[in-house]
Order: sequence, then structure tokens, then C-alpha cells
Amino acid sequence: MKVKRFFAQSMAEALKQVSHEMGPDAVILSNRRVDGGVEIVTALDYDENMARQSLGEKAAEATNGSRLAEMQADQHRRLEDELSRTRSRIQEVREKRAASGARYPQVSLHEDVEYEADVSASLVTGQGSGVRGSQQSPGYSDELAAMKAEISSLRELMGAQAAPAADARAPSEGGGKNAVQQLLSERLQEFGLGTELAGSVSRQHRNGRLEDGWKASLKMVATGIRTAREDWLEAGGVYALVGPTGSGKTTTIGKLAARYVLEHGADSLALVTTDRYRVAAHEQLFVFGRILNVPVRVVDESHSLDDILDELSDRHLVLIDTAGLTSADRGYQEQLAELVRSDHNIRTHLVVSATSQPRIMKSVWHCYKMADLAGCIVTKIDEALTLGESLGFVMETGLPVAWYTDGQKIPEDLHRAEAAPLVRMGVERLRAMQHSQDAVEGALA
Ligand SMILES: Nc1nc2c(ncn2[C@@H]2O[C@H](COP(=O)(O)OP(=O)(O)O)[C@@H](O)[C@H]2O)c(=O)[nH]1
Ligand SMILES: [Mg+2]
Repeated sequence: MKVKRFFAQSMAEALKQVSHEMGPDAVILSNRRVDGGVEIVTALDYDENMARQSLGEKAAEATNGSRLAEMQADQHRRLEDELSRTRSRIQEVREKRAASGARYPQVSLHEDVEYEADVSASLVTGQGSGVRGSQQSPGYSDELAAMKAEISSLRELMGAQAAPAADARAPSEGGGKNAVQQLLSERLQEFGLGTELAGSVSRQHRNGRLEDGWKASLKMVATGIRTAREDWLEAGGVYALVGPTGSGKTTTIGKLAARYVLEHGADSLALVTTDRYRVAAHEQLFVFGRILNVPVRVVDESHSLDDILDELSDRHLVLIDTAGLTSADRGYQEQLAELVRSDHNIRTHLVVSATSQPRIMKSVWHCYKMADLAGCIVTKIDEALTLGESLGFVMETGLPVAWYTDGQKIPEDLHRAEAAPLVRMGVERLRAMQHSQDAVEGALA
């Protein structure tokens, strides 16, 4: 994917430049009016998956393709602007050096990024340009080192946008897979990713060894997993857990509540349940409430959710348990609507079990997404054979993972989610599964 920005006085002129330089296949990511004319940002070999990858966490804000393209264009603009600022700073340093009498390579400042980076690298290392550290005034080397780091990170970022374009003519052209990509895709499926996701991740590895592709793919998976920044227990607020019956909502609330009481005491915590649909539905929550000495409030005909939250507004943390209703159940709409319409800032999280089939996870997400989901919690990681199913789910939905749970112990088996450790755990599971398969095959041989 090659991204490029064009300026012209008129749209017609800008489009002429685009078709001249980029050819007929360029995609327009954004166009806007700027001082003195129009600006167009275009891309060749534009790929939504790649655009998401290069935007990282922010990509989740792009709810549709045109927003994604706009964000990609924004990012390109920012990088270009940053590069031009860095160029000016390099020029300043050069002028300072010249004024202080240091020898300086006789080259003109060029617009090329590669060139700039090479020159600055040689300035820092003192190689090839005739500049030696000993000749530098104090402070120069630090300044240059900082700039070198800045330029190489900018290059990496620009490279992340441009590199795939250079590789676009590699063996996978036409959407087919080469042999390494095929093996990679199979391994990613064993890891637990769905066929489509495994295919698109493996296709990013254009050439090279399988093991390098595997590492790069795992990194890509980790990049695609968003995690919550805030620790609920520290930040406080009102959090509701939704999800199917048996997914682990009440147990997770018990874990969160117990952890909170251990760290902060019971006075500033309250539990609420909106489950008035099943007899004895609250029993487990009341047990937690009694053990922890924390109040438990029930939403019913005479107590609306907002009335209860108003009363609890002095509590630092309020955890809301809900009934695992599906769209076929009476009360399904009502329950989700009261969360969405609340005057309180309720952060609703979907609780999904890592043991669910991917199709079930997706249908659960469809069922609950009208609740304005702020993120999710992945439960029963201990019982899952492989983790790619749940990790693929969070990659595809873009839901930030706040917590994961890996057992029934309260509160020990509750953990803040972090992408890299989750992927590492997934790799360990895959290895364990392969070992046990080998053992079975060995025994049968
Ligand atoms: N192995 C395991 N079991 C869990 C985990 N979280 C919850 N459970 C069990 O799953 C079952 C259903 O949990 P529950 O909290 O009642 O689900 P809810 O219907 O969504 O409220 C219970 O037997 C829990 O002990 C977990 O992380 N690992
Ligand atoms: Mg429950």
C-alpha cells in the first residue's frame, strides 16, 4: 500500500496529478479544501486490513470503510508533517554546526526521506560523512541521536504504509497463497483463528521463512487485540456485565467485588442486578454481598435502574449483573434498553466464554451489541483447548478486553488483560495440544 498526498488549485488539477503519478488504480482516501486549493490523499493497493494494522488501536474507531480511509489519510498527513518538521530541525542543527566551524558534508538538503535518514545516521555514527564525535560541540550528539531515533521511528511508520506496496507483486498477487502462506494459515487455524482471519493474517507475510512469518503473524494478532487501559477497581465507575447464561457474569462480579474489598474495603462498593426474570436468580449475588458485606440492589417494578444508581451515586464502584437473555426471551429489549438509556455513564461489557464456538461468540455479540458495548471480558480461559477462537473474536469485533478469567477461584482467577501475554498463552496452548496429539499418535502407532 503506497499512500501519497497531492495539492492543487482545483480538484480537476489534483485529479490530473493523481492519475498521472499513481495511475488509474489509485484509491482516494480523502479530499478536502485547504488554503489555496484542494488536497487529496490517495493510496495504491489499498487494503483495509493493512490500514487497520497500521492504525493500531485507533482503527477500532473506524466503524466503516470510509472512516477508516479518512483515518489512514490523517495518519499519513501527520507523518508527513512530522517529517518536514524533523527536516527543518536537521537543517537548523547543520547550520549551528557550520557556524561553530565543524566540518560538514557538502550535500544539499533533499526531499527524500531515505536520504535524510541515511545522512542523519551517518552524522550520529560519524561514518562516511567526515564528521567525528570529537568535533561535535557538547549537546550535538545527544540532539542528533534523538533526531536519529525520531527519524527511524518515522521511517518505520512510513515504511509500514509503504512496504506492502513494494511487495505487492510478490507471489501472492491475485489473492492466492504461496506455500509458506498456506502453511502459516494452517498453523494460525490450529492456533484457533477462523479461516478468513488466518488467511488475511498469513497473506501479510509476503516472503521469507515460515518461522519468521509465524512470529510476524503473532505480533499482528497481538496488535489486533485491544485491551482496556483503565483498572476498574482504581478508576471506579459503573460497570454492567451482559452475556449468555453460564458465561460467567456473576462469578466474575464476585471476583471483582472480592478483589475490590481486599484492596479498598467494602464501603465504597455496591452490587446491582437487573435480573428479575428468573426465580432465585439473585441468590448467588446475594451470597457474595453477604460474605463481603456489600449491599446488593435489585431492579424491579418499583425500583428502576436509574433510581438505584442515583441512590448509589456516592459509591466509587458499582457492578451490575444482568440476566442472560437472548432476543427470543421476554424482557431482552427492556433489559438492554435500560442500560443504554440510563443517565449514568454505564460501561457495559460483554462476557464471553473462551470455550464457546466462534459462531456462538459472534451471535452473542450480535445479540448484545445494541447495549453499546464498551468492551468485553473473556472467561474460562482455563477450559479452552486453544485461545485463537476468543482472540480472533476480539480482533474481529474490536472490543477492548478488560479482564480474563481462568478458573473458579475467587478472586485469584481474575486478571487484567494484556495482548502479548494472551497471545503467548495461546501459543503455549497450541504447543500443549500438539504434544498431546503426538502422544496419542505415538501410542496408537
Ligand atoms: N473453569 C472456569 N469456570 C468458570 C469461570 N468463570 C465462571 N465459571 C463457572 O461457570 C459457571 C457459570 O458461571 P456464572 O457466573 O453463574 O455465569 P452467569 O450465568 O453468566 O452468571 C459457574 O459454574 C462458574 O463457576 C472460569 O474462568 N473458569
Ligand atoms: Mg448469573
